[in-house]
Amino acid sequence: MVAGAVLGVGDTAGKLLLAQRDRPAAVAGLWELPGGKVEAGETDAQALHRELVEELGVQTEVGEPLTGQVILSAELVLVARWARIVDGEPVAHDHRALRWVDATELVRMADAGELVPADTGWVPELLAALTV
Ligand code: 523
Repeated sequence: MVAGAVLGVGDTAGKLLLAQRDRPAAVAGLWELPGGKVEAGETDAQALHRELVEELGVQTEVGEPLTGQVILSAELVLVARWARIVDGEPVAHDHRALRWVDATELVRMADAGELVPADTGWVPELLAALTV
């Protein structure tokens, strides 16, 4: 699994794109870094680019990985990479909603338990990128 830490540019500079899960019930309503499964023959970066086209309808430039990985299950490991939108406006094709959040709002959401558990370990690194 690969998730995208999509940082805004222009109007959304200083913000991070979060997506609200619609399923499964255990995490529906919680917010995540959008992404999905890496398919056979794909690199993490290629998979993230494809998933962000499918889920958000945007073209992105995928960058470096964030630090660390999360073991989701025996078969699934989650990593995250930085990304920037280079074409298109994000639309929630697979999610309940999308929102751009600044550092203050990200901290509030993390403290309130509004993020999917697997993504919370990246909050310090995300905050560092949002507050430079
Ligand atoms: N996570 C997660 N954080 C995160 C993502 C993108 C996914 O914790 N940022 C977890 C949630 C699910 C598992 O990864 O337990 C699969 O995510 P999903 O459903 O977004 O992956 P898909 O869409 O590739 O899976 P299929 O619906 O099976 O195609």
